[in-house]
Amino acid sequence: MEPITPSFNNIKNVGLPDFCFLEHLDENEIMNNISTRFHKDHIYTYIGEQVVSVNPFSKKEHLYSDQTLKSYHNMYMYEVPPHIYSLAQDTYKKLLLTKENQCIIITGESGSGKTEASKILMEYITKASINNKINEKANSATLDRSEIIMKLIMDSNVILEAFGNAKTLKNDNSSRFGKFIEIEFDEKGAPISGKIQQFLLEKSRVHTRAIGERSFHIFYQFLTSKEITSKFQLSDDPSYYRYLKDSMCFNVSNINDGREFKLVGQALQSLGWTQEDLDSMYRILGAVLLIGNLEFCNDQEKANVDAVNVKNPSILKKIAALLDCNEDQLEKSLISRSLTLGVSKRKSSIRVLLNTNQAMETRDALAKVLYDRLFNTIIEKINKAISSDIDRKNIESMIGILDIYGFEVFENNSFEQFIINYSNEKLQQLFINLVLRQDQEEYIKEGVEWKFMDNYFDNTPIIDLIEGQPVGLLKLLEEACLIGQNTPELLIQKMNQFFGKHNHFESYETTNNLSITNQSFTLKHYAGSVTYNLEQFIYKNKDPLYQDLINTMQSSKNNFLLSLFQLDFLKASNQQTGAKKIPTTMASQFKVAINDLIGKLNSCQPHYIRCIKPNDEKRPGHFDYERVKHQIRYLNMLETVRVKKAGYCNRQHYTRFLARYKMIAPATWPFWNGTVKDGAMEIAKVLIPSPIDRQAECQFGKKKIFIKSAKTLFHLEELRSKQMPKVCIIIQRHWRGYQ
Ligand code: AD9
Ligand code: MG
Repeated sequence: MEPITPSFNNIKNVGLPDFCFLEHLDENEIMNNISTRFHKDHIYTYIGEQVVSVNPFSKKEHLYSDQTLKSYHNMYMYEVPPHIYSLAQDTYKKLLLTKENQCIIITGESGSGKTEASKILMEYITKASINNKINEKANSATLDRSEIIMKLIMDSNVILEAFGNAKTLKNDNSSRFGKFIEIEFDEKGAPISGKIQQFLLEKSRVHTRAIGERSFHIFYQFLTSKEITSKFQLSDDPSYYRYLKDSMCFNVSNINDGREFKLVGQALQSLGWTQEDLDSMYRILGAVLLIGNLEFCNDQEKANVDAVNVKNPSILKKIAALLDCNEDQLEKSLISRSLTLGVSKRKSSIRVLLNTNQAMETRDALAKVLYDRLFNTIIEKINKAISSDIDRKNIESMIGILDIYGFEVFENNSFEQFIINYSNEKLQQLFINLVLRQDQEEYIKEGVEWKFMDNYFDNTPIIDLIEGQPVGLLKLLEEACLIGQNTPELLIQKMNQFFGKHNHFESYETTNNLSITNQSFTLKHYAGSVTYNLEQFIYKNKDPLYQDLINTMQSSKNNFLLSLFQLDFLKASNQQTGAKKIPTTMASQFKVAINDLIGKLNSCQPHYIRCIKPNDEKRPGHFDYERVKHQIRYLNMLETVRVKKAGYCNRQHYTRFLARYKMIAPATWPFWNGTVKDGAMEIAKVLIPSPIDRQAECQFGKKKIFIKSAKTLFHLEELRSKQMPKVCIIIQRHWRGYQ
């Protein structure tokens, strides 16, 4: 295993395990270190208590073996080589020690390894907490419950990835939703409950996506089962379905859809899904695919020449059978729309016939809503299985793990990328607040001498541009949806009027850039510029769902399907009773959700994993210097290390410091009766005899000792290792005395 304090000869070969150990700090040194480590198979590096992870794009089984995992148990981060395990251990330890809520925020662009990191974290937390429970000699009932809860949470990952992940051009297993998983613990540190919150699934993927991408994995997975396809009389050929065929990608080389599907089935069953539930789910998946095959043709007999009928009634019949609803009513809700005229008691309803485009839009809206509701119901059911009403009063604290969709830029960027990149801006801002500011504030709190540093890139202006009040991009978009300035050109005009001169905004009128048309705008995000095509923005933000479709779904005889539309019954009755309105457009709903999340994260002790993507081709072992440099820059990595390094490369609670290093000083070995702070000062005297040098290297805060440079930490470790043989002899003698 890599030692945390390598000898200086070794450093040149393997790189430093902590960027704060770099003697001369600049971007080149950071790049050299990260590149050296990557080529020596060290994918993790610390920045103090953060972990930087570079995606190896190949399986590194030795890194996650049981033996490796065990070697991190009860260790402190600086005692062990950089790993996600050490961060997980640190988080769990802090939870036990402080009883405060902890959160682990995983950031990085699409394909950098966030979702993999979240799974590695969960695996460690499961094993550590169960192990801790065994050591605590818990009664077997709690132990069983803890094991069951953690197994269910791990199982739920398989399900969520099947339904919420897809192959994109950036990542073969890209998360198309954000998730915040909370694991709740009792006072002894046993996991007793859990909760999953999801953020805005990219549901338009059901019907549209770029060439070379796939829809959600589950569609390809369930078509591999001959048993299911024949039971519901579905074609098992993905290319039969227009929704899957259009993007011309069916298989992913490193994904075995059949095998994954078996795991999904097992996971759903372990969550308590009955065969009836599973069948209802397959019916919905099959119906969604067939909905995509519906076509419309002009109806010559109707007075309105634009009016359409369903061209392939046999498909319609199959869909109605799968959804257990009336075929005529289904057709009617796809090709016409009822409009309510007048107010209160004078209301009357008329039926408007749709043209081909409107009917296709309505068809896709039905497919989207079915899939989106199914996804949400799955999460609800997972939550029911992993949450505990009985144990709620015993919940002491929680660990939250955040894994959202990473920053992404495609050739064509639409509303989905805008939302994804906006959420990444919010997390970047949180990082700046919590890490670059909070660290410095800790020095001040501990009474350590400190000169505040603030020369890092702060993305607050971009956030203000997006969500500013009274006017921001979100507000303008909302107005365009509600008030009716509903063309992209009008919206762009408004954006220009307010933000034409903004440093982070560019449009056709403000630049000669040919890639920006009069239907698009560019935002200069913290991670790079992205040009958004506004064409579908207003439609996607409105996300219209027509009442006729809801009525048809609510007339189904399938209870599972009915349950997906239960909320609409509730909304209708809330509207009648005048209950509080929730925001109507997608972006404003998302803004509320992401700000709630940020509030929650702010109230936890944060831990950070910063993921880096070493190349765009997903090539194992390939390190694209420029691509990594770009990420190092926008992640504010140099500034982060600077703050940590100008600060103190290491800080330790006095109690722990004394326990680990007391053999170094005769005054503290083997027993010390004074205060822990005085004990730490005695050790420091042996470490650095000169008072002036000592003062420069060690600061004594209220509860912690702060060590300035890595050299001092290495020296401390060396002194400890020298004393260890003597310590062992003393301990052996001590034990022999008892024999
Ligand atoms: V996105 O924002 O959801 O599009 P992520 O989540 O950042 O993205 P993900 O974890 O899905 O990326 O990683 C992408 C792929 O990289 C995985 O499917 C693995 O094939 C590969 N990967 C990531 N981390 C590791 C690792 N620690 N070891 C081996 C890895 N392979
Ligand atoms: Mg992911």
